[in-house]
Amino acid sequence: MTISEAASWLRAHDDYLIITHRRPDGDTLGSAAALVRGLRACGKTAYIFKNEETTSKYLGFVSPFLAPDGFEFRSIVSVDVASEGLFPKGSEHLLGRTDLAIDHHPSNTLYAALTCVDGSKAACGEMIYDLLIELNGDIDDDTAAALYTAISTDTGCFAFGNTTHNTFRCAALVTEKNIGLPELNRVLFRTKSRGRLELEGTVMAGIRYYYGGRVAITSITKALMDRTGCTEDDMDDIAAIPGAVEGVWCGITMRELSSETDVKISVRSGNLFNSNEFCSKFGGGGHAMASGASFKGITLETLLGMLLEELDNIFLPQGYSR
Ligand SMILES: [Mn+2]
Repeated sequence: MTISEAASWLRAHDDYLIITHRRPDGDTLGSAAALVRGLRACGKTAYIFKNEETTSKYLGFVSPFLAPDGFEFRSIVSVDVASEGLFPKGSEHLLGRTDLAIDHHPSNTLYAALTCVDGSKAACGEMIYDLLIELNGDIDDDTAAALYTAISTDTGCFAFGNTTHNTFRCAALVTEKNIGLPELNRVLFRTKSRGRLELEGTVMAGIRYYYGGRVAITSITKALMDRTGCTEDDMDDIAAIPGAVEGVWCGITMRELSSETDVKISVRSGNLFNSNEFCSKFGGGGHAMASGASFKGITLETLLGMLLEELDNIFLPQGYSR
């Protein structure tokens, strides 16, 4: 359904429970906070279903709106949630009951009775902005701050390849409001945990170059994760590091997961290397500029050997030696 149809549907119903996705990011939480605010602004009752994995960075946006025990909802709306497999912990009783899914993932599995999906949008927050303007004609400052958080975090502060003119249009309109932009940007983009900084340092120091500097490979061990106290929440965009070096066509981050033989790679590249084609050789995939693959039962050392053998096929014929 379209944004206008979603707005009409929201106007016609009430007592909303909003669902965010597992390992919630700025987009799902910012979108949920903005939607609750917008629904309340037009006289509706709305709360957010508690997501235990919410990190401190985003907690302030959603904590005023968490559903109290025994809240008798009548309508369930999910935001930025591509499938029911991504529903948060403790939501088992809500499966199969979503009335409306608002999402920007083309892979949305259509689990809701009604779906408003637009894969051309970089962030779900862009859709929520249009929806709230349709619903109320305007947004308040705090809603604008939540939407800025959604839009800016899902685009890596307007730097990822998904950023479009519409992203900037929405960003321009929400920053007309008083959202405390310098402080918000400082918290969202210019602040790191000590663990993350130590992890970055080790990842950078561990980069090895191959094929005349066209390939950069680094690794993250489980021991490093344990030592720095980093969790998945600290891993955002860490794989961008080796690929960000000048002259590198392909940056690979190898990582140990639950054990030393449960490993994965994340590959990042520019136009001159196809990450998706490379990862598909190992049963993985993704996008041309960002892909990954998983491996079981091998160590990082063995994995490195396998990767270099495959890279030989690409780079040796081009005159680069390992
Ligand atoms: Mn998103």
